[in-house]
Amino acid sequence: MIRLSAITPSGHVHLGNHLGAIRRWAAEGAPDDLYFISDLHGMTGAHNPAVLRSLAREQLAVLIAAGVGERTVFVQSDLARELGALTWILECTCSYGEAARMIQFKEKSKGQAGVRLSLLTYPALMAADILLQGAAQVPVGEDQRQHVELARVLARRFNATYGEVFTVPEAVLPPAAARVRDLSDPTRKMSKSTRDSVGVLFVLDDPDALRRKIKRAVTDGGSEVVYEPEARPGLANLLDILAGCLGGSPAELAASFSSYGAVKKAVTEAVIETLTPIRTAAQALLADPAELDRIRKQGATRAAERGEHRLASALRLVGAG
Ligand code: AQP
Repeated sequence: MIRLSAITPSGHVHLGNHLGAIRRWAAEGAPDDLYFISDLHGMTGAHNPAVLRSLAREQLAVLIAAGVGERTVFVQSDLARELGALTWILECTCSYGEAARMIQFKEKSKGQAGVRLSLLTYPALMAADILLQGAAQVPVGEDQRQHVELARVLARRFNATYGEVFTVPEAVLPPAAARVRDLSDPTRKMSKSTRDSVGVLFVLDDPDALRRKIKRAVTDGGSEVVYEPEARPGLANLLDILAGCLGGSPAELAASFSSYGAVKKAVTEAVIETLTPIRTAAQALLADPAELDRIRKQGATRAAERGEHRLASALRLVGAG
């Protein structure tokens, strides 16, 4: 059974991406699982081509450095031709109303001038990502659930209208992991695309930068160290990060500290210890473009081969070619 997950190169990979997703991909990845860098999805709003290209490469290096199996990883745009063709078939299987109903589209397009058409149609690309690979399970958070439901509807509709080609996918909830919050504004989650990066711990930050950011992290009034996410979100976030890096429960960890300063010191050490091996390995890969290209090409070939027969059948059944 194939499970498919992705990360979008909308910014540099951060500790939240690592603790919330990448680490699990590395630890649990079954040989059939697939992980991809969804760079085509990074184009639904204004984007800088050179930055997108470099971020996609960086994310590939980070995933491999973090231990995600190189045989399971690929970059989405390496399959642009296959995905482009399948997206079109799926757009021809989807109604305008179904696409316009997507909550993400409504939220992201609200009040925006010059909304790209791709913001409306990207769920069809996402459906193509899933259906091309024959993925049975798609671990997604609440915000992407509706898109997987659409992929399910489109797979069923296509199969019933033209002939059985696609596995009907299912959205599954990934195992719960604490949401890492922005260090300078713990009411927000840590995000790749946050403009001001002082509160974002990037996987490729060097130890000095990590130290500086954690030192400046907002903590809340009071001096007692207790885990109270509602009343003290800043401190709770630091304890969540510590628990994410070391294991254990944040509430229990809180009891072992008598000052905020001691918490920050422990978080700094734990984050540096967690991220340093990944940063070092990712930098080595980025410094060896031939090796990174080899991994990338291998992933692309495997992913394209896996989907080839489905695309060919779908094209034939819709009467194209
Ligand atoms: N702060 C977070 N804490 C825990 N997990 C997180 N993830 C993202 N932020 C946190 C998980 O990382 C995976 C890849 O993320 P994505 O590329 O699908 O985009 P996202 O969820 O929208 O992540 P970002 O970093 O916040 O990017 P932007 O700024 O573009 O929105 C997912 O599994 C996600 O849950």
